[in-house]
Amino acid sequence: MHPPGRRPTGPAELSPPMSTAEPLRLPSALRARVATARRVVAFTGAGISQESGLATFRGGGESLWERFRPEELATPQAFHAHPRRVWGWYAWRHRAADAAEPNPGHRALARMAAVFPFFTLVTQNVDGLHQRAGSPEVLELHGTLTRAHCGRCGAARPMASALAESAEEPPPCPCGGRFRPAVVWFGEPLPGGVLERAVAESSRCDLFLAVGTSATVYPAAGLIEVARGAGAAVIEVNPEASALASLADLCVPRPAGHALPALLEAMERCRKPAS
Ligand code: BJW
Ligand code: ZN
Repeated sequence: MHPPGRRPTGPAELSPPMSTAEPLRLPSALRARVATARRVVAFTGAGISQESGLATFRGGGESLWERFRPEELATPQAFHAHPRRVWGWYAWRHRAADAAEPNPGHRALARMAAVFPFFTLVTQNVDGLHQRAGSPEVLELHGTLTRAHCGRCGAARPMASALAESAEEPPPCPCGGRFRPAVVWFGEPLPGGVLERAVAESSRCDLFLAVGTSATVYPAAGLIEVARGAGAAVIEVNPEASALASLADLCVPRPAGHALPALLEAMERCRKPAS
């Protein structure tokens, strides 16, 4: 997007204040990129589900780390030391995700899949809301809250059945191990093949959207760097600048539930054949 030596150090442009009714005007260079883009990657984080009532991990307001630090809950060591506390936290999160509904941001991304020849949705979220919004395929980098597996033998079952057996402590597996949520904790590798596919798509996409992520957890956040390094145009959607906002060509400083439907409309306008 930017000739060598002319790349800005910060976002190229900031969108003007925007309400739901107000269309989003993309800068002309970005309109040209959107018009011809074949491969698009959308990368989402906890912020996209904030308007569905699910707390984010970090940042202002009600965050999931307010009472405990990450290493006190989302690590294998924490599960080993405090199985009831960690299981109870996931039981609460499972109930919250189950009760939540996809919001206009999730639905806009589901519809965006039809706008481009190749569209890949990569999420760090474990809440299943993209799938429930109708996204055809979702690469879940950090696993899912909908399943549990045995930490010893790997036997899998729905999280709902594990919780029905015991919501207070992780239920035992016949092998002598115990069930845990099928999510990725700090220090654990990401699910086999999923990160590789996400890296491959990010390294050959024309356009990369980073939505509702603080871009602080690796290797997931590195996808933004991969895409930018390979020459993709990057759009960030986040009311607060993420740690990698300086890599974006455009930052849309609005909640995803407002910004993504407007972005979808703007993209559809760019893709319409000139009459
Ligand atoms: C809105 C909004 C609205 C609000 N609209 N936006 C390099 C340096 C240092 C350390 C590391 C490194 N590389 C790897 C590491 C270690 C570690 C790491 O990254 N640590 C960092 C903290 C520095 N990474 C790992 O351990 C990873 N594994 C690994 O590296 O394995 C290596 C290995 C290989 C081989 C063998 C063994 C090991 C695993 C990371 C797992 C992360 N897990 C969690 C928990 C998942 C389960 C669960 O949900 O409980 O994943 S942590 C948590 O953070 C969760 C999230 O997916 C992840 C990212 O958070 P996200 O989505 O960005 O959310 P927030 O809350 O941070 O941000 C929300 C944003 O939304 C904010 O910016 C708001 O402004 C915005 N927002 N409302 C739009 N309405
Ligand atoms: Zn087992």
